[in-house]
Amino acid sequence: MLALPHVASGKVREIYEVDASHLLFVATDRISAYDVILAQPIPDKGRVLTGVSLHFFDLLGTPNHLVTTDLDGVEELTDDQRVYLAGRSMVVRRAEVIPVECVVRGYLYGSSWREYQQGGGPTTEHLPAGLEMADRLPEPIFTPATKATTGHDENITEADTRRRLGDELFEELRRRSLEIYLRAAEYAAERGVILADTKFEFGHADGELLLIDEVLTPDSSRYWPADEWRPGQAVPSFDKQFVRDWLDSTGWDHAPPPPDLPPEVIEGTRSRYVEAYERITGANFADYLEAAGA
Ligand code: PZK
Repeated sequence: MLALPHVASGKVREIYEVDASHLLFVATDRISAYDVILAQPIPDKGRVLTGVSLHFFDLLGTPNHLVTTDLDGVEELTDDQRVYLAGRSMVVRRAEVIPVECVVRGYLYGSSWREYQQGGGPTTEHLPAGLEMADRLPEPIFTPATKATTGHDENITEADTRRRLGDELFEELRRRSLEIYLRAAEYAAERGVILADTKFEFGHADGELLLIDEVLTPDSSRYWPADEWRPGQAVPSFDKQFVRDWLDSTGWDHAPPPPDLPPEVIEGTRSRYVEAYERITGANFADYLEAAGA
């Protein structure tokens, strides 16, 4: 535990307060599968996710919350904590979080496919008939969701989102989200990776609308190897399929506690995260670690 005041815990992330206007955003090595946090961490998973976020903050150039990854100005940390945090943390601008998850979908999958199959729902309002599971959509769609108290995001209609945010903010978030998705999807496609969908969060700081949170990571996005995409069929997830397949092989019913991961499954999962980093960013992960001092 850090000496900094703790602000929030996510399933696999933590936020601490640096000062009145800055937060320390930390990606842990925890992993969830079937909505359960597994007992064993995946070494460097938090660094992979942070590396992907930093790659896209840099590439996109869209106004965002990143201030620095240099922790020298954060006085309260011990040497051990600096070692742990290297490569997995960012000092960010504290923002007023907009309480809507800005989801963009380029392909029909997950909760949107379930709604579509069941005759429609908030995410399918702007879709034509006759689509199959995992189909590419005619154009990317903005399908906002809210954090429900169940922990599961709840898809909301355009009309509901407009009521919550006002038309002006709705349209700005839709424009920004679609623009970012298109840019990232184009980048991924050049590397043989499909960005099926992704989720953004935004916040206001000093009157500016900032992209916040992690961005375009394997945890906030669905990335598919392009050569494994077959419309009409389930597509294996880049990073998590390996650990899901092993969990399935144990006959686990998805109720806690999950089975302990054997060392070879931990190591295999780590390899897939590292491979995802390298495929998505086009950079070498060992170089990322070295540059981060990790
Ligand atoms: C903020 N979250 C979600 C993420 C958690 C919770 N720049 C910011 N300013 C103010 N608040 C947030 C951010 C960001 N990012 C994000 N909650 C608050 C979240 C990670 C771990 F526990």
